[in-house]
Amino acid sequence: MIFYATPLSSYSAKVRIALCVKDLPFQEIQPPGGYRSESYRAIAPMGTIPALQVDGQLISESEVILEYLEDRYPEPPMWPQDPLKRAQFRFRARFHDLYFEPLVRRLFAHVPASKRQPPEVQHIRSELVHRIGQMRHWSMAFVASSTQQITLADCGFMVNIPLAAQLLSACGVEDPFPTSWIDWWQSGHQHPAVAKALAPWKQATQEWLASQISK
Ligand SMILES: N[C@@H](CCC(=O)N[C@@H](CS)C(=O)NCC(=O)O)C(=O)O
Repeated sequence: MIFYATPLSSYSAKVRIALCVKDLPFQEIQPPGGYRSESYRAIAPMGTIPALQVDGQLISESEVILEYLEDRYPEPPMWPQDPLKRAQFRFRARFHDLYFEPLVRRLFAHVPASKRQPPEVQHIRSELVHRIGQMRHWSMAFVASSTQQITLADCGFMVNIPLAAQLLSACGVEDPFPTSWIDWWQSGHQHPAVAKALAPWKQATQEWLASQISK
C-alpha cells in the first residue's frame, strides 16, 4: 500500500494511527509537487492528503480509508460488531470531521502574533468547548472501552484535541480544555502504535509552531 501523506497533516496522522494499530506494511510518500499540485492530482484527483493506493487503485478521504482498512484488515477490530453500537461510533467519527476539526483548522491563521485576532481566538475556543460538551453525551470510545482498544472513532480526536490545545496555547489561551480530555488523549498517546503513528506529526507540528509564533 502506498500512503500519500505529509508529517504535518492532521488528517494523515488520523489514518496513520489505524495503519499502525493494525500493524500494516505501507510505504509513506509525500505527494509529488505537494498536495493540490497538478502532478499530485494526476495520482489523486482531489489533490488532498491522505490518500491510499492499493493494487494501483486510489482511495481518498480519511474516513473512507479507515473504513476500507477495517473491512480489509479486521484484526484487531477498531469498530464494534453490533450495528447500533457501530452507528454510534460512526457518529463520533463524523462529528469529528464535520463539527470539531473545522474549528481547529481556523486557529492556524491566528498563530503568527502579527495576524492574531484574540476575540476570534476566544470565540473559536468557546465553540470547541461547546462541541466537547456535546460529545460528552457519547463517552469517548477509548476511555469507555474496558479493553482499552483504539477505535476508528478515536483516530481524529487523538490528533485534533491535542492540536487544538497546542494552537490555543500558542495563541495565548491557558487551560483551554477540561482535564478529563487531556487525560484521555495522553493515555491514548501511550498506546505504542499510536505513539509510533504520531511521532512524525508531533515533531512537524512543534517545528511549524516554532517557525510561525514570532511572525
Ligand atoms: N475531508 C478530507 C480532508 C483532508 C484534508 O483537508 N487534507 C488537507 C491536508 S491536512 C489537504 O489535503 N488540503 C488540500 C485541499 O484541501 O485542497 C479527509 O478526510 O481526507
